[in-house]
Amino acid sequence: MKLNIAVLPGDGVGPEVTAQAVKVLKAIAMEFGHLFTFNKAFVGASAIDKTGDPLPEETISICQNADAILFGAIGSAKYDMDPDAKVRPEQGLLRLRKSLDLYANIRPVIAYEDLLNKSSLKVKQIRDTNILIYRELTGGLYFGEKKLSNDNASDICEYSRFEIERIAHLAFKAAQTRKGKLTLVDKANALATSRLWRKVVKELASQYPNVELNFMYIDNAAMELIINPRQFDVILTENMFGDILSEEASVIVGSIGLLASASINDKYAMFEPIHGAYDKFANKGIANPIASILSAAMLLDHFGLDKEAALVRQAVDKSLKLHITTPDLNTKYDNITTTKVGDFIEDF
Ligand code: GGG
Repeated sequence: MKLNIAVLPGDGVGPEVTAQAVKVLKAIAMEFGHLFTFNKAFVGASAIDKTGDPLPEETISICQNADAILFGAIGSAKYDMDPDAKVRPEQGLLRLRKSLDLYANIRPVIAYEDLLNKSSLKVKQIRDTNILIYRELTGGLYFGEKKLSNDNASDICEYSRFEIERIAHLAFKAAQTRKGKLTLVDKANALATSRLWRKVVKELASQYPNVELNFMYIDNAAMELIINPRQFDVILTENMFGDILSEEASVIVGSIGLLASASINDKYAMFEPIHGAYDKFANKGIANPIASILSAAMLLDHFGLDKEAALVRQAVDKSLKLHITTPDLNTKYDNITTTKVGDFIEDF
């Protein structure tokens, strides 16, 4: 198979972890006789430094002409410390999602048997956790009109029926191929947008009679996710709740450096670790590349390259079993760098 992959390493640890994912994809292409080409582009703080724009036109064009996008991470402490900054690295990612209409963000949360004791939760609570989070990615608070003055600020949260329906269908279909359970997480006791989510998702449920639909408020879901994560199969939720819940879910798995994601629609597909840039950890060789490598596995899945994706996941499993892991997970060796993890998985 021929695939043209846009590579947007971004900021902080993004370039290091993305380099490992590219390395693994190159090894897969070699092993299975595929032709993967990689086209690099700037985004985030590194793009601002180069062009003044967190998402230059050239980057959008490279992405539009690619079969898939492999994204690293964006953000920079420099901008976090300046609430008045008009241009921010994160705008690069948000605008990219919006301009390609990447509305469905899929985040698997799987507790690895070999890492159960790395979680701060009890082993018996988390063993066999396997959740798929469907996070709506192009609406809600992150995209509503924003106002900020010295004494007042507002963010509008808006959702339309169409935006809810299209991701809800995907989440119902995913539940059909799994344990058949879908949980809508919202705040319908307080938010009008959440009441619309409930109404629309309830209406769609009749089309999926084999899926058990239930509802949970976000505050309760945040607690239940920690106390009893195994009760969840597919979680469907709006943009900000999904952002927060999936980061919380990394506590179950043992490190945020393990959680991968796909952001898709019918035309475009982007794959990225859920973690951000963490620039204070950059260039130290300590960033965990597994989330990025597992995002590459999701890319392979997306194109039906099942054997290839399975091989990548097998290599990841083996690296975890043998403690070939970065310091966020490792207690056994203290000299395993980002590159060493990538090398092990590449050579598997
Ligand atoms: N790889 C994900 C990343 O860079 N995240 C930083 C960020 O700005 N996240 C906000 C979001 O995912 O909505």
